Amino acid sequence: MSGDGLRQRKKDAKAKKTSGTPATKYPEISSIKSSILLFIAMFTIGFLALYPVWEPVPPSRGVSAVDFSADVPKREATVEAFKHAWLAYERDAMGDDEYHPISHKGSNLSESGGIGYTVVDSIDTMFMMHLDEEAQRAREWIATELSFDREGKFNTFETTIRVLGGLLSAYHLSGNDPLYLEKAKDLADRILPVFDTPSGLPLSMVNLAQRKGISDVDNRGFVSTAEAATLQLEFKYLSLLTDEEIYWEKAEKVMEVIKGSHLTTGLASIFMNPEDGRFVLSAIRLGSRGDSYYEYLLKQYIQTNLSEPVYRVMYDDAMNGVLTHLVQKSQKAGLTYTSELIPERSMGGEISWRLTPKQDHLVCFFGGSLMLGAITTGSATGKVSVPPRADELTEQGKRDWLAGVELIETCMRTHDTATGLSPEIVHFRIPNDGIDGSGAAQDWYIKGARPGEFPPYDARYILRPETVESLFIAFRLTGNRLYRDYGWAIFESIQKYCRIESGGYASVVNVDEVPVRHEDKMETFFMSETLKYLYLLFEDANVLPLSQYVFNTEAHPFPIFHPSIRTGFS
Ligand code: DMJ
Repeated sequence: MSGDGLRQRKKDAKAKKTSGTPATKYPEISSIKSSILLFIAMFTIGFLALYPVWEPVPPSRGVSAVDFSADVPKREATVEAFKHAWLAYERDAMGDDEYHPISHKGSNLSESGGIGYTVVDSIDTMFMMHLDEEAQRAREWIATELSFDREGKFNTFETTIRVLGGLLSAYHLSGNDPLYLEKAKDLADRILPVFDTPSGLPLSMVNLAQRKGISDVDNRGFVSTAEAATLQLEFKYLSLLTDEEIYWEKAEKVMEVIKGSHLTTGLASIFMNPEDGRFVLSAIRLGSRGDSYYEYLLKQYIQTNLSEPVYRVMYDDAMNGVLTHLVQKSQKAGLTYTSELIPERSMGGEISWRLTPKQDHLVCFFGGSLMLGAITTGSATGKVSVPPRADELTEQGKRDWLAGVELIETCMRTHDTATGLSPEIVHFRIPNDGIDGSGAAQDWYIKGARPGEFPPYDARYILRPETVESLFIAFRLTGNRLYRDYGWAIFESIQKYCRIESGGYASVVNVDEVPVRHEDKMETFFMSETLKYLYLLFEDANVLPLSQYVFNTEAHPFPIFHPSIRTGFS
């Protein structure tokens, strides 16, 4: 395939660009500049005390000799688990978007029929696990049944990361089976109209049959930052494969808009306005609606083999903001965690930011991401050792590595529950938080959980992958067996509490309650991400090495490439 088209497009984009693109700052954000500055000062002082010592691995656990070969029995146990999930789905709901393993039923995202949400999301895991017969049947369904000519409101981001991402990695891992690329292109062409907004930020929903973007009325037409900024790996890889520039341009434009309106702290509020491309005054967090914005800054830099420095700048900036303003230490055990910043308006209209010690399980991707970033933008020497030595990393690299290691430890501590599973959301103790009783003794608690009452939303485990995703990355970057041990403990808990005897796996409604109560749903990311990352954690590290692959946010691996082009904006 040729990169010439892309190269020319980049030149054109540069020519079109007027110098000094005006900063598009959200007015309310600039009006609180002084609070932010005060905030920066306060947290910079606090931060200096956070990361004084270089310990490339958790110090109390030690490092075994680096051994990257497969742990075959454990790896095969994850394959057995995948088959238990897939075969039940295939038996009860083949082709349906979602699976309900207790009622043995499937359901679709729209009444007009499924879009391969589960089948497409799962097929690359089958390739990796060498489940050839299952993969062949999935392919057959895609060839004969899969249609994107579906009426309804489909989420732009979810459809892109799960279905477009799944098709693209299936294309690569199948040795370029044209079926997957053909389907990917059909889907992407139906999604493209979402970018036709005044700013270029995509609308949140799409009607695939009508090829029409739809505003998210529930959120006043605003688009979440993570969703807008987590389409880029997929559209850029498709652009490379098809040599069609439109996919690249649309995805890259979003990044240009975000860069143009970014906040002085390097942080990003969770909502943006697709009309004017500006941030809307809203929470700042690493959790829902914020998470993969930060993930894709780094991964876009990695995807094009470190050839687009603009993403390095944006990522480094963002990490300075996150490490300065959001990362905190818990009171008792000194656990590293991330807080959220919630904007509050006083009666007089003044804005201030309240630091809230709430961490979604979604944030647990961030430990591994920080470690990957540390050896990428934080490398002082180019290639680094496994694990990296202090002298191979810049000051920022060391800071991010240590924070990543510590954050993974914290995420593991949130698995200290009756089931060994981590809740959807935890809160950390802060002075004068009014917490007493059972939650008071430890650093974190599940808000609103009371014995004898129906558990709050925060208490559930919905088969999410983020902790094992970080464990996979941490193992690859350190060779420390501890991370395999952690992953195995989580896998055993999933086996014990989420596995449904008749087939499939289900969410649990309260991680702190045994025997568990199930919710009748197996999320597609269980087969796409959770079991895949567990499999790869125990697989030989030569398989899908991080030096050659970048995983999209749904764990679909794409090869890293060097397009020999410059970024169209800076
Ligand atoms: C996945 O669909 C993706 O990882 C996404 O970025 C957010 N989280 C879910 C799984 O938890």
